[in-house]
Amino acid sequence: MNRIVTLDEFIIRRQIDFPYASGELTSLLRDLGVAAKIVNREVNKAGLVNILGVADSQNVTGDQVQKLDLYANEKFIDCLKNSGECCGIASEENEDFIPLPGVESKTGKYVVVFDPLDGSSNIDVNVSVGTIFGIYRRTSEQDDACNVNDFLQRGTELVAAGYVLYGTSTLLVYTTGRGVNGFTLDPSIGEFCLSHQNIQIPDRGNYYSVNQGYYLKFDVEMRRYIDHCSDMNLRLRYIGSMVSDIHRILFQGGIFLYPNTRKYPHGKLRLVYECNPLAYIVEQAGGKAITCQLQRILELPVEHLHQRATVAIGSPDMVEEMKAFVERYSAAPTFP
Ligand code: AHM
Ligand code: MG
Repeated sequence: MNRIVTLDEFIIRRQIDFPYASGELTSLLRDLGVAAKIVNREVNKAGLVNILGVADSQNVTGDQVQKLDLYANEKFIDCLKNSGECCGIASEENEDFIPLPGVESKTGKYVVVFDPLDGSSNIDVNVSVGTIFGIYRRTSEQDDACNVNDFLQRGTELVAAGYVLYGTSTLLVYTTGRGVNGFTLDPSIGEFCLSHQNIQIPDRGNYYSVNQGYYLKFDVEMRRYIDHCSDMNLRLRYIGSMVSDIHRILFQGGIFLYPNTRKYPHGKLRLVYECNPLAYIVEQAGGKAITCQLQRILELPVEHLHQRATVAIGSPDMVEEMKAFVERYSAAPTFP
């Protein structure tokens, strides 16, 4: 029988890879793993304890907030508060960032950004949802309280990012910039166990993932690319939970698109909480992540916490192909 490697054990082993590492990032990742287990427990029993359904509020970007989103948000905040490694957090569910007091006179070096429960429209119907997180080293002085600039760093500055997929099984996938590894929660022992080592995205795949219901609202170059995917007999898969859709593409190859529409002229997805962490993971696995206007996502300047971006993320050859379509069709001559 293969020896089981738990998430905690793996994180501690990896600490040795970082010269001068003092263990803070290690503890922070472990705290996120604990929060994921607590949220997982609640996601699994949500139907039984009446926390499904829509709470009486909207999040700061105007979407309906589900009760389980609030629960997940609270649990991640609580775990990070107690960690002492993190001096502030920014969550998709909160309008502003939250500075965290030091623990035992220790001030944290890191800030954490997260979307506590992504794909919330899936909650009521028992379809996969996920948590996305990113970790940055603070840029403010360690003795001061954190400030907004700690969170407005480009994705290239991420020191770690990950996601948790609450699906048929629960998986935690993360990177600290040296490859991507995945852990499956074994409910019998309550531990995330290493199940997918050094994940590599295929160069191309058979899937494309986009809300094709908005087809007529996309720009012409994006419509041409989607026509091409359909002509190539690619399979359309769209769960409506970015974590789940990206997870399929990471493992099986393909491309995930969320272009600009009339309703969302800058795209719908949030750069800080969703696009940057997932772009970092996909790039670390050998994939590409650009906007539908062809800038590399991780290099986008971040001007405000809830900034949105368009995305084309996935297998490297397919993202390149989409780029070629955009270049060709957006350069098409206009007739007088
Ligand atoms: P959420 O964070 O409020 O759940 O919204 C983000 C989700 C993504 O997970 C998903 O890709 C997208 O919104 C789906 O949007 P749409 O219903 O417009 O296709
Ligand atoms: Mg989200």
